[in-house]
Amino acid sequence: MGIKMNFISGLFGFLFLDGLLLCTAADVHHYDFFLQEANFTKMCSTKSMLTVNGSFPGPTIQARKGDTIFVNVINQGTYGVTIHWHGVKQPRNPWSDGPENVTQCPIGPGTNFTYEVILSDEEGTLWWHAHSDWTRATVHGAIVILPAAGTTYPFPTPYEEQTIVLASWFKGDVMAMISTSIQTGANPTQADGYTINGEPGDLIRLLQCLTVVAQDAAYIKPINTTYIMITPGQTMDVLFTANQTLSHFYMAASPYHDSVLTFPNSTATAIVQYEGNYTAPSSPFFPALPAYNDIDAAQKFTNSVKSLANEEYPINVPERQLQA
Ligand SMILES: [Cu+2]
Repeated sequence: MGIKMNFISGLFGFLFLDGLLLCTAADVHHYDFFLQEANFTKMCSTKSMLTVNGSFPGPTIQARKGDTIFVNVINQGTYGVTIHWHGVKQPRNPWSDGPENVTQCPIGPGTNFTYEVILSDEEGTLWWHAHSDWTRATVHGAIVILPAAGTTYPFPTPYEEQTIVLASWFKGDVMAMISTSIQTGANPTQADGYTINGEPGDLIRLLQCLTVVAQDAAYIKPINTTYIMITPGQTMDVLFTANQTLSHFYMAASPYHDSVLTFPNSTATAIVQYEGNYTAPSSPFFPALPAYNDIDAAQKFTNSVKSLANEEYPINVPERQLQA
């Protein structure tokens, strides 16, 4: 991750129970990412910002464990940018890792660069993001890695899958903000709010039953919970069990904050609507979120994260005995 990353970009894969089509072998995928400016209006304010293919969040990459993905990045913007494949380990393939001026020069305006993203043991949800100054605030998206052909999840196959991207929203130009901050040494401007899949609105906690089954594309022992605590750059796969009375419910996301610095204490929301024949409430049910400084709620969640570590998904730690 780069410097001064004070925005949230969490990804949250929702898995609904159902059948999944299985292909047959490790595959090769091709994507074109056009870096281009686009106008967005949110929170009563319009700005032009750098995007991939004009969308925010950017396009979702979908592949299977072990596949290879070629992403041709065509820079139609006005400054150099690189893209990083966050959480993809890429052993012996650093030239496609993406940190600007570390493993490659920025992809200049009017030029292109094709990344070769080689998946190895990752399985679950990850994300990609620009790795140049603050461009990642607007240039990011999900990487969904399904089980390899002929294999399936270590839990009941979901009915449907949804990707939820949590991000911070800045009304101003993020590149101008970080450049001012670097020049003056002052703290960067705070975010104006948070978004769920690009929309401010409604933050993440659901009244429903949630089961966290993977984190950063690695399976964990299932955690049954009603809220999650997700940190910047992190990804989780969560089973959502729709077992409530037919109605409308809010999902909500608000910040957890344990320092004395100021922060935007706002809540983003989205609405979960059950299908069926019922009269919707005038306002969806709103879940009670832990307080922004509820350290016990945060630690209770993080302390419950344990690697799945079973026979099928072993954790192979190096074994070397030290001689006295
Ligand atoms: Cu990253």
